[in-house]
Amino acid sequence: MVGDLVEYEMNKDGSGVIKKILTRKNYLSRKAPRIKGASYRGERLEQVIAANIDNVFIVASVSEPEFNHKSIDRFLVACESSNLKTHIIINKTDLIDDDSYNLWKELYASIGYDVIMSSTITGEGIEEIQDLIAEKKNLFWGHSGVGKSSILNKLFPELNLKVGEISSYSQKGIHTTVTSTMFFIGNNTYIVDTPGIREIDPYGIREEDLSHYFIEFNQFNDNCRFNTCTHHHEPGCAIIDAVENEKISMERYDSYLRILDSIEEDLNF
Ligand SMILES: Nc1nc2c(ncn2[C@@H]2O[C@H](COP(=O)(O)OP(=O)(O)OP(=O)(O)O)[C@@H](O)[C@H]2O)c(=O)[nH]1
Ligand SMILES: [Mg+2]
Ligand SMILES: [Zn+2]
Repeated sequence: MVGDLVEYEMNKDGSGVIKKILTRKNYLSRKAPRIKGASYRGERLEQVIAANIDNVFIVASVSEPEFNHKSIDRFLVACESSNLKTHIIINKTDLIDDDSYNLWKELYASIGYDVIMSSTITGEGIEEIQDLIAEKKNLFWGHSGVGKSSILNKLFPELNLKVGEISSYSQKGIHTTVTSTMFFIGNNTYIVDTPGIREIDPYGIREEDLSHYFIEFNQFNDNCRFNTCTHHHEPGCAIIDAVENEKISMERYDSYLRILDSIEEDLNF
């Protein structure tokens, strides 16, 4: 996987053979996508995205493709369940002319995430990203067309990464970047550009653990009446209480319920 440290031997012809993959300090994964038209139901395997990462940047856009906080929450759950340091980039701010997106920035910032509003057209946020990536291994992750490769080109023009056509980015299923690649950009700093993904289902999450990956829920979890509480309908639920008292945002709770639902649907994880 991208980010793996390996031991290898060189052949005489200059090619190499991997002998050993060293223990990963962490890795990011999701459920492998459903195969279109497949007739079987059931197990979806784990798909590893990258290993040994210090920072994940979840990239979304205000528009084209449309902003969707629920998918940010799904990406966050995947990152939190791997215990990764995660930041949020909301790109393409040049496409809107009001500050309505500050509400989202404030929401995620109040939870404790760095949120960077950015634009590769105006250059907003680019320096902020530059400061956060220094001396780290950084992975850029998100749906297709949100501008991951464009942001990396803006930071490091010499990378010259392929960027989607203007006419194609609002269509679903266009994937300009097709493989994950790590680049060394000096000063102990690495970046990984990844292909945009259509669906993000976190892997290996048990119902009873899900709320831990909504990090602002953790201060309330322990006060639920039942220690098996899934915070769905149970009486004496401290999370539902916190939502009613506006200590947890309705939007985040809604995301939580939807992911909980999708865990229940699966036969295996
Ligand atoms: N208006 C505007 N367009 C942008 C911005 N950033 C990127 N774009 C455009 O969005 C389209 C998609 O950009 P990419 O960088 O290819 O997106 P990506 O996230 O790498 O997409 P995949 O490789 O398919 O995952 C391109 O046409 C870019 O020019 C921005 O800040 N503002
Ligand atoms: Mg790309
Ligand atoms: Zn509860």
